[in-house]
This record gives sequence, C-alpha cells and structure tokens, in this order.
Amino acid sequence: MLSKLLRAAVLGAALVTSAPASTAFAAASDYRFELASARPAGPGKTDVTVRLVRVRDGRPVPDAVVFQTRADMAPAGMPTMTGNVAPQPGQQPGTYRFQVDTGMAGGWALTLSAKVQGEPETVRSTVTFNAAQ
Ligand SMILES: [Cu+2]
Repeated sequence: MLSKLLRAAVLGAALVTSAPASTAFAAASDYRFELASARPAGPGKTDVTVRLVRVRDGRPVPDAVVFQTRADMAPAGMPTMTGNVAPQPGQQPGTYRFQVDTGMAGGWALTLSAKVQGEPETVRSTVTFNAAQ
C-alpha cells in the first residue's frame, strides 16, 4: 500500500516537472502573445495590452482564458524582481489587457499562460516591454 502511494507520488512529480517544457514547446509552435502597447498608468504602474495570434496566419485569437501571469525584470537582469499583474476589462477581440505593478523603470517581461478554444495544449509565451517612471 505504502509503495503504491510512493510510486503514485513519484509519477505525479515526474509529470509535473516534465509538463512545462512540453506545453511551452507546443504553445510556441501554434500561438504566441505579442505586445500591442505598454503605457504608463500612474506611479509604478504600466497598462500592458497584448495580442494573442495564431502563428500560422497571424490571425488574432479571441476568447482565450489567461489563467496565469507573471511579470518580472528578467530583461533588465533582475529575474527575481516581480510585479503584481491585474487583468483589466475593455479589450478588443484577440487582445488582452493587464495593469502591471512596475515599481522600477526599465525592461520587464510578462509571461502568460492561456487556454485557447479548441486547443488542448496550454499556450504559454512571454512578451517584453519597457516601463517608464
Ligand atoms: Cu528592478
């Protein structure tokens, strides 16, 4: 009984560790997020709009569910400096808008994980933008 549980735990851990690489690969080949705009939105905040496109024909992809986000200053050599990301309403179809807490001016990366209608793989990609102060 115990060994069965242990085996399940080990298998689970293996699945978890192997998942990001495979999903990132599939996502990169089919869809990607592109930066549409990055505008200052008050002190330490940047309004970031991204466009989700199908790589094959460049068509915008509406109605995706962005379920995970991360903003950090990796482009400026500070990958551990992160900022809160809050989804915002009012986007055009195929674009997705966020307010990012950019407490420091410079290069930022916004990584998004999304579910696309009719696509079993998770789409995961990163856009970079510059935060003004
Ligand atoms: Cu920084």
